[in-house]
Amino acid sequence: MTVTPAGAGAAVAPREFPTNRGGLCKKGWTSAELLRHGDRVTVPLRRTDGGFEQVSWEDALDDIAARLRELRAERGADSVGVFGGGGLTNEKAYQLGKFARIALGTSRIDYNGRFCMSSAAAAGNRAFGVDRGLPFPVTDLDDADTILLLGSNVAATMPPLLSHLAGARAGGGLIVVDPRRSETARLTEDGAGIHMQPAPGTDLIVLLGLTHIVLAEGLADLDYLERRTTGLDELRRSVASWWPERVQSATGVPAAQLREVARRLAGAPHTFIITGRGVEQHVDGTDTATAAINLSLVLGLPGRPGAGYGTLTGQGNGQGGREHGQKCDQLPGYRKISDPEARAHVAAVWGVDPAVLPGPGVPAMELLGMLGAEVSALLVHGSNVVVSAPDAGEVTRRLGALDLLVVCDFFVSETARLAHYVLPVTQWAEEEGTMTSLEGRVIRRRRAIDAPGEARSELWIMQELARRLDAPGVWSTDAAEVFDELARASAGGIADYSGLSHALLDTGIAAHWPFASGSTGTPHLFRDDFAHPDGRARIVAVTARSREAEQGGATTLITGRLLEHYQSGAQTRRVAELMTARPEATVQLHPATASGLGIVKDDLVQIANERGAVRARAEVTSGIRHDTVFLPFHFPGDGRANLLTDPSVDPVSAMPEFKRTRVTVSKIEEVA
Ligand SMILES: Nc1nc2c(c(=O)[nH]1)N[C@H]1C(S)=C(S)[C@@H](COP(=O)(O)OP(=O)(O)OC[C@H]3O[C@@H](n4cnc5c(=O)[nH]c(N)nc54)[C@H](O)[C@@H]3O)O[C@H]1N2
Ligand SMILES: Nc1nc2c(c(=O)[nH]1)N[C@H]1C(S)=C(S)[C@@H](COP(=O)(O)OP(=O)(O)OC[C@H]3O[C@@H](n4cnc5c(=O)[nH]c(N)nc54)[C@H](O)[C@@H]3O)O[C@H]1N2
Ligand SMILES: [Mo]
Repeated sequence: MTVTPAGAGAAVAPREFPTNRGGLCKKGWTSAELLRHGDRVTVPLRRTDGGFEQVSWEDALDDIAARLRELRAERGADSVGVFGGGGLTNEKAYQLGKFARIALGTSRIDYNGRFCMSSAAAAGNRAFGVDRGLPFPVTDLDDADTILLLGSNVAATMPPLLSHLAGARAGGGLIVVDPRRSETARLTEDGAGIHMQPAPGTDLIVLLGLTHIVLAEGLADLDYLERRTTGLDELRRSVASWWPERVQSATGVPAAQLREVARRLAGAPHTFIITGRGVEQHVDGTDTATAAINLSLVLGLPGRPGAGYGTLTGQGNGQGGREHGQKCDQLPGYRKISDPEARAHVAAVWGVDPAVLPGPGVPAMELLGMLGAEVSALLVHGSNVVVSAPDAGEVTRRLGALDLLVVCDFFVSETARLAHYVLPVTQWAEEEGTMTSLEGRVIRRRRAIDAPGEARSELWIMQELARRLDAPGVWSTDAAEVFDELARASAGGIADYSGLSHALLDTGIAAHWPFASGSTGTPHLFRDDFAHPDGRARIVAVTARSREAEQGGATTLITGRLLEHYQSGAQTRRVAELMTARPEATVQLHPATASGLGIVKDDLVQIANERGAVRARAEVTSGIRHDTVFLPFHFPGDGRANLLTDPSVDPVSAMPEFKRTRVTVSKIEEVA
């Protein structure tokens, strides 16, 4: 075994991107620590009765390939599943989609972006014909008069964005919609704006109500609607009955506040509407994002200079990770795998007959639901589903029923702990590649240091497995070559990268896709037209479904993030400074709710429903509604918020209902 000292001399230098203005949030400052962390997996591991043993790459890859061949022969190619991640570089995400389709021959690939961006993506595709988080550079926000921020806690989740909200705040125009007085909602205090605090999951009704007021008070941009959209009549009918007082009784937002917000949004030229996971991670998340888009269209915002609609991307490569084939129905360039032309184009780039490409697979929750049944083997690249998937107890049981679980990671995450093989991979500073920012800008990531021990790039792992599986096609380990192939495969698609290369990106240009060969990129989409064939945006009239029949406890659980932790915590729970600040799960509850249950600060509390029970320390705060409690989802074991969350999904996007779960709260008596 060879062990090279890792991380020597690596420090995290704040990079000069317009999106972060050289700033880095707390977790960023400490991530250099993770590069040389003692927990790094540095050799391939194979499961034994009691734990793991070290194996050679040769043995690990031979054995994995042999078992994959066996399973394929016995149960068909679709018995093997692949689960990707939005943290992968564009090159790795692209190669993973190709690997699934032509090395494994399986349709069953999906990824954690299904839990993240899928509702906003579905709504954007439906309305605009394209899904790019921000269709404008983030610096456009600097000159905003009014920003409506729905279900997004940027002060904790995207601190670099805060400086771009300063202008709107100075003019009193920051409007935050959140059932909690989040760090971001607090930025509206002292005359900087308005905090709207609806009951969880009622944002769709709030948006229907705002649209009703804009239309009823003659504040709509009728000229824009006439020239640039279709569907206004349907929309008028669908919002007609949502007068402010009715919205107030359904959501808890005062009618007068709804009127004031509608007037503010319509009253200034530079208005932006932006959504985050708080409104998207619901069973009606696509319709809620659609209602936000409809409001923006009625106001004439998308495509207007100094105005717009957008959604904030989550993971490091949340945008690029959803463009090049990790989605179950997708081929590179945001193409559809069911489209014969797209299949022919991509098959030619891959050097295969289009007939060998499988059809569409199934989205993440359906895939996880098949483990141990229709799917016998799973390869995981960049997700820790034991902590981050809804109904995590059931997901954990299913992972345990697999014949073969292979997890590529740089730590033994809670998911990796269940694996038959853990394969050590390189981290961000140890590899070449590209990522695509929330504004569709393709950015180079460079290798700064050597990987520790025997950690390898996933491009190498896919090459080695492809060879052992006698896969057709070329399997490069050189990220620049893989990018060139991705660029060719994306040519003519919606997310067209064909004019880009590592060499061009290395010149430092601001490359916003679509960036076809010979173009100079597209910082602003929608100035002249939308991406549908008729050039118009589609207003899709949506309605609020009744949730009366909902079962369960009296309290609503919402979940989300803390500044100090990242996602499933697989990385940040290994940083001492962050663990000192936030060592364990805490539950936020209102003082009235707490006193009714005999709970005071720091008491141990149980939050439970029919799926499971979570233990967390009480954090008593008047910043949350009486009927609502909040848990972060970063913690493992019985601190896992996802033991409680509902696996039901949105019918359009397949996004699970992370943000609204019925629970019962009680005090746990501790014996001294
Ligand atoms: N520190 C930190 N930063 C991160 C991450 C992290 O884990 N930690 N993760 C990254 C990723 S992948 C993502 S996707 C982004 C997510 O970034 P955000 O979208 O900001 O994240 P959340 O905290 O999940 O949710 C935002 C807010 O939604 C509110 N909310 C909950 N339910 C509802 C509801 O029904 N209606 C409304 N209006 N609001 C509701 C919550 O109270 C919360 O304040 O953050 C990214 N940045
Ligand atoms: N209750 C609740 N649950 C949620 C959410 C919520 O708001 N509430 N949010 C959801 C959202 S938006 C998201 S994005 C998901 C995120 O949750 P996960 O999908 O679990 O994401 P991470 O915790 O970032 O896990 C990434 C894992 O991959 C590893 N990793 C990082 N980079 C790479 C790489 O390049 N290659 C490989 N092979 N491994 C890598 C990390 O070490 C880590 O173990 O959680 C979702 N779950
Ligand atoms: Mo996310």
